[in-house]
Amino acid sequence: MVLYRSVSLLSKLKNTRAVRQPNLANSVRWLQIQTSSDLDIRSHLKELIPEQQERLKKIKSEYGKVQLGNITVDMVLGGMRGMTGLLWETSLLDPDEGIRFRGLSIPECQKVLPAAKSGGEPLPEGLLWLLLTGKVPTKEQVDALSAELRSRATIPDHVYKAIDALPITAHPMTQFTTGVLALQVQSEFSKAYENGIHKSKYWEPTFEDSLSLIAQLPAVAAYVYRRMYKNGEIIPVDDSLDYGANFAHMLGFNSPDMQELMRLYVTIHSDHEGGNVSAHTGHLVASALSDPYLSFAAALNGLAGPLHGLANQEVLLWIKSVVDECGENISKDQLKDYVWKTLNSGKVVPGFGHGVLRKTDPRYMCQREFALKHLPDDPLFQLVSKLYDVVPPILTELGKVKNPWPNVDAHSGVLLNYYGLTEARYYTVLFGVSRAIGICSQLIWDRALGLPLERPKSVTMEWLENHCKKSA
Ligand code: NMX
Ligand code: MLT
Repeated sequence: MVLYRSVSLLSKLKNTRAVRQPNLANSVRWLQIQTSSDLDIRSHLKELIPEQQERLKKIKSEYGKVQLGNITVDMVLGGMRGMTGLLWETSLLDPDEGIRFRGLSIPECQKVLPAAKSGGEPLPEGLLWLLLTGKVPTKEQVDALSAELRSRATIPDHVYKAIDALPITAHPMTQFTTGVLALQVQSEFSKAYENGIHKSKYWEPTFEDSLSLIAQLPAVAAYVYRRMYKNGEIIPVDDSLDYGANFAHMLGFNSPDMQELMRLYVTIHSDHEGGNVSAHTGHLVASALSDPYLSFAAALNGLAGPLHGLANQEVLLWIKSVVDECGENISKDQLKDYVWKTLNSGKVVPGFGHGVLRKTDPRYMCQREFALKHLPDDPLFQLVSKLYDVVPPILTELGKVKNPWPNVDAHSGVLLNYYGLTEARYYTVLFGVSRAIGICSQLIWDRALGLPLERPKSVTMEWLENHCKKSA
């Protein structure tokens, strides 16, 4: 099934060849790798777009009336869970297996995407190429994209001034989003729209804005970090470094392991299909033809909520509160009591549960593998491992939690904390930098495919009562 889906999705793409990867022994995959050696990603998109437009047209004309499911009252009242209602090309989430980026699971991405060093973590630029084109790039193509991003990374001075206008105590996400909104004045899309650009060309300035935004985000994010926690001593971009390593460098971390962690972190947080709060918000706002800066700033505001991206902050703060109260060598029984205390005080256990996933998040697992390799004896990692044993049975016992297993946020904080990035309130900003890669890649395709204004129908309770009485 997986094999079929991957082949059917990707075999439509031109200029590619299907190759069986001999090193994927236990997870046979057919991959589309670049056969064109062109280093400029725009030319690949120019070639792909007409054929994907045709594909969408065909789906509309041949299958437009096919039903995808029934909408129930529970779905309307239950946050639209289980309701298929969005087109999102860059990734797809399976409840049991987790995320696939253009058909590739996280372990597969770790095997086939170019890395900074042999056997190392994927370079996020490679993932950006994959999400945009559906093809695995060569190392040369990734290096060219890296260089292009570096060439766009300069931040106009007014962005720093906008951030500086906020109190230093403002939440890092507020400062970061302010920076993103301040970047909006450079939007090529907005200017082109004002000048009457033809709709068939929308994707081009959207692409320009998206690449600039992705390129500039690490510097804006690092500015917020250094302003808040390092006396405002700013570290400039290093032209010899890739995207993930440069981000770590601008934050003030230069160890090879922290560079690897940042590459992995940015890669795995990038995209989680279209229905999550940040992606959905970005997509909704963009559907009004708001430019990528406006759309992504909106997405960040959703990410800043504690049930979504802010959960990574909440997890580390919660873990630290456990340590403060019970010490690092807490027993499993003490930990159980602490979890119950949290639940009984009307709070959630952060880092556990999910709106779609029904098994342990593969993003959790790859971070666990990173920890087992690089920091097996870290006391906080060991505490996270104990939580993996203790929390799921308790959430199951509650009887209402649909997924008792850990999600991506249950693990990220202890890794960052180990390498010295200890300021938990900052963590969601890191998630935000990464999430731009997925949201902007899809946004370029939204424009290329001419997706319409998003405007679902809402109803009142009275409407529901009347409708249900009539149909009973
Ligand atoms: N701790 C306590 N209660 C929970 C948890 C949890 N970790 N997860 C779900 N529940 C409760 C939930 O609050 C709801 O209770 P009630 O009916 O009283 O309102 C009930 O279980 C059913 O919820 P579900 O259908 O299982 O979950 P839903 O899809 O509504 O929400 C989350 C998904 C992720 C919002 C929820 O699991 C949660 O609050 N988890 C903790 C916060 C978190 O880790 N969020 C990060 C998600 C990943 N991300 O990065 O965005
Ligand atoms: C995400 O990465 O966006 C979260 O896991 C939440 C989701 O998918 O709903």
